This record gives sequence, structure tokens and C-alpha cells, in this order.
Amino acid sequence: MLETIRMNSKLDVNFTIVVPTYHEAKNIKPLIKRISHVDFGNRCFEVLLIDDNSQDGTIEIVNSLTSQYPWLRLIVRNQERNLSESVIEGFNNANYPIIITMDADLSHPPEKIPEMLAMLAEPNVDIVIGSRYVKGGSTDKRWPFIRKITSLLAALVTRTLFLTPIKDPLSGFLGIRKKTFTSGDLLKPIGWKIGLEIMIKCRCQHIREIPIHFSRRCHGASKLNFKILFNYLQHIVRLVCYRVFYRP
Ligand SMILES: Nc1nc2c(ncn2[C@@H]2O[C@H](COP(=O)(O)OP(=O)(O)OP(=O)(O)O)[C@@H](O)[C@H]2O)c(=O)[nH]1
Ligand SMILES: [Mg+2]
Repeated sequence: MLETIRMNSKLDVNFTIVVPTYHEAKNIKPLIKRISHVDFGNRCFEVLLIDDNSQDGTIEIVNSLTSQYPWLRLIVRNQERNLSESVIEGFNNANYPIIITMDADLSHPPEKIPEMLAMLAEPNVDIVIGSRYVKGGSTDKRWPFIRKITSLLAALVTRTLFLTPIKDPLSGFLGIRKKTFTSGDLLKPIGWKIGLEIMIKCRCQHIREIPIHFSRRCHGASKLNFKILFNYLQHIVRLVCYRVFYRP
């Protein structure tokens, strides 16, 4: 009996890192290497890349790494490319009870994952956010000024509309229990801000933020464009309506 409880509590800390990828061929190897150097104790984990059929060599690179890193998995999607849908697909296919999601471009430090896992081990924490805007957090000094302003403004709009004290509600670096995700309402994100969608639809009430240093992407180009910014605004309006009309 005691042994079963011990085994179950050990299983509870195993985790999946979901990484959406699109045209990140040059970042895959450094990312996987960096993750492999993090000390996760005796937890089991997997890294699940969800690629939107990049055609830039990503698939071949991942395949060449799987013998060295048996915890590496790849799902290639053939639908129209969509970041949020990719993250959801990753969550649905995660084999472990805790899920971390992060970008592939090394903006998010994988070294912070053990801290996120430690917080998620507390029973009353629903979600942990890697935050640029709490005390101790920072963004790369070389991040373009316009990006900084847009990001801060979008965070301010979100905080005001949702009356939340969360400093970085639009971060893409998150940790959550799979059961919190599966017990939520159906996710229908329009744009990129899957984290916000999850927090609201999965009714995350106890939200923690840990400071991170957000680095500028190492290689490759950003996929952010005006359409995505417009989608963000649409998404926000839809989520506010959801809050007001369906789940006040
Ligand atoms: N599967 C999938 N992944 C995507 C898509 N668009 C972006 N991504 C991935 O989502 C993550 C975030 O995209 P980024 O282009 O880094 O966006 P950003 O962080 O706002 O911009 P920069 O870091 O400044 O380039 C990266 O890992 C991308 O490879 C997509 O359409 N499908
Ligand atoms: Mg990025």
C-alpha cells in the first residue's frame, strides 16, 4: 500500500515539455541540448515537438537526435499552420501528468522548469507562468523597442479587462497539470495567446508567476505579424464575452 502511494506520488511529478515549432531547424539542437543539461532529479520526462510541417529540415534534425535523446518525440501536423492548435495537440498527446509549454527559440530558459515543477507540486497551484514582468524577471536588452511596448501594452490591456494581478498574462512559458487542462471547457483560441485561453477556460484560480529572463531568439525569424496582433484583439473580445455571458 505504502509502496503504491510512493509510486503514485513519483508518477505525479513526471512531465511533458510541449514545444510548438515552425521553421526552427537551427534552434532544435541547442534547445534539446540545453534541456538535456537541466537536472530534473529522478523524474521521467519527454519533450514533445509539435511541428507544422516546417519543410526546413526540422523533421530530419529531430529524427537524427532521437537515438541520443530517447525522451524526444515529434508530431508533424499537416493542417493549416496554427500555433495555439499545435500547443493543444501537444497537450492532448502528453504522456505525463504535468505539462510545461515553451517556445523553441531559446527565449524561455529551460533551467527554470524545476522551479515550475516544485510550485506545481503544491496542491493549490493551478498554473505557473514564467514571467518577464515580476520582480527579478527581465527581457533581453536587444529586444526591439516596439516589441517591448506592444508586449507591455497587451499585458496591461489583459490585466485591466480580466481584473487580474498577473503581471505577464501573455507569456508562452507555462506549467499546468494535465487534469486541469482536460477538465476545462473546450478551448477555441483564435490567435497565439493560448496561455490566456487556458487560464480562463480551465478556471485557473491559483496562478503563480516565477521570474525569468526572456532572451531574444537565437536563430531564425519571428512569426509574429499584424494579423496575429489583430487576432489577439479578437481573441480578447471573445474571452471577455465568455467570462461575462458563460462563466461570470
Ligand atoms: N506548430 C507551430 N508553431 C509555431 C507557429 N508559429 C510559431 N510557432 C512556434 O511558436 C513559438 C513562438 O513563436 P515566435 O516566432 O518565437 O514568436 P515570438 O516569440 O512572439 O517572436 P520572436 O521570439 O521575437 O521571434 C516558436 O517556438 C515558434 O516556432 C505555427 O504556426 N505552428
Ligand atoms: Mg519567440
